[in-house]
Amino acid sequence: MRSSFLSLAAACGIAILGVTGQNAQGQLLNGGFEETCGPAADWVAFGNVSSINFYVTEGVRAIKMYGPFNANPGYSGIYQDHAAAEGQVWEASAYATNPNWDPFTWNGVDSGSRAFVEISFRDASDNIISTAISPYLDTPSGDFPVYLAVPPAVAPAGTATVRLALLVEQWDYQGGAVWYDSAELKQSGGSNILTNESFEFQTQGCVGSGYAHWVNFGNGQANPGENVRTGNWAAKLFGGYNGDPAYSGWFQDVATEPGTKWRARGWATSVAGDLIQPGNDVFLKIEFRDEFGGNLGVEAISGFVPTGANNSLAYEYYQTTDVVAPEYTAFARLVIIQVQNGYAGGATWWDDLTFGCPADVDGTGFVDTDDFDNFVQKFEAGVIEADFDGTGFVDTDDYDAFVRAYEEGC
Ligand SMILES: [Ca+2]
Ligand SMILES: [Ca+2]
Ligand SMILES: [Ca+2]
Repeated sequence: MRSSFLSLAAACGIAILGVTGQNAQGQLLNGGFEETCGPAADWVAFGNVSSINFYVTEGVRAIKMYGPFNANPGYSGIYQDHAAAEGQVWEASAYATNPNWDPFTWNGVDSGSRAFVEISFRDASDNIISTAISPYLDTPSGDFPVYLAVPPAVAPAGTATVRLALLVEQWDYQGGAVWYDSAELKQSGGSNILTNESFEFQTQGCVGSGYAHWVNFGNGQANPGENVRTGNWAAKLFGGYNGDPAYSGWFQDVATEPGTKWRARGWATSVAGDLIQPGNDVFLKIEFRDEFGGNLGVEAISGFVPTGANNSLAYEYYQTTDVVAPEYTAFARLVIIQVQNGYAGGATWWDDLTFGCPADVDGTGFVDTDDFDNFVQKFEAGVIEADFDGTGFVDTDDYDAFVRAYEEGC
């Protein structure tokens, strides 16, 4: 009953006050960057891997893969992880086609390209404990798929996950491509536990960057396990090097309407080996766009990421000031931006972004008692996310400011 009332009310444009504490104003998606965009949903890819519609053995999509041409030897691959435990017996397979017109040329020692399927057993920190592989596919198979099977392998002590990877190994930058399809990973005697095992489905919301729902411009990367704050992924950002100044960034548009109030929050770090250098202005920014994408000229920004020796080399918290969407707003845009002056080097990594009205501290897109609980918890812990008034420290003024915003519904 309730849901039908809500849809009726929404269809009639009736404001539903009191249901959530406030109307939803739109929600940032994938703020923690854990939804990645590869050639197939549920799979992680690296090197040269793409979705393709021929040499399929099942469905209408397969995976095309060739060497990365960036290292010797170099590897391209696509993989999927599942929970596993010591003593379990695992086996895996896939179909692989190496056509005559794009052949592997393996010299029998260490030159050329070849394809194989690998199982790796990993501990809770993702360290490899042991691996098992299929025979290699290193000569053309015509237009016919070859069945590559990893024989049964026992998970050793300390196993937390099993990874199935479909790989191309490339030496001396030699060419040749493989088409993979119909992957399988199972315990002996069990059934296939892979999802999207035939590579039919793409991750929803992918817009050309490594992360679902995020647009990247200039330079940015999605690298697994690299300088994350939470989970396995953070958004890397570095200078555009295509002008002076050059602009790089990640952004996401959230559909909304005029009069809504916005604040962006998130975490960023730099690292000693790729330290963000003076000359770079890196910060969070809010913009508002009309229905045609035009910038309405109203914005808010956060403090800049400290550069050089002033950077703490640890994740620090950034938040913008609050800003109200002006007339004609159709989208609020959160931008993580780097303005690079004088080709200054260095990178930052961003994680755990939220974007919404200030009292929406958990970033769900609306304000409710969860936000109250969430704030009180952070306030009592004295963590910097409880710095509601943006002074750089947490005191009772923050509590008062939050309660006022909460009671006003935003
Ligand atoms: Ca993350
Ligand atoms: Ca909320
Ligand atoms: Ca404060």
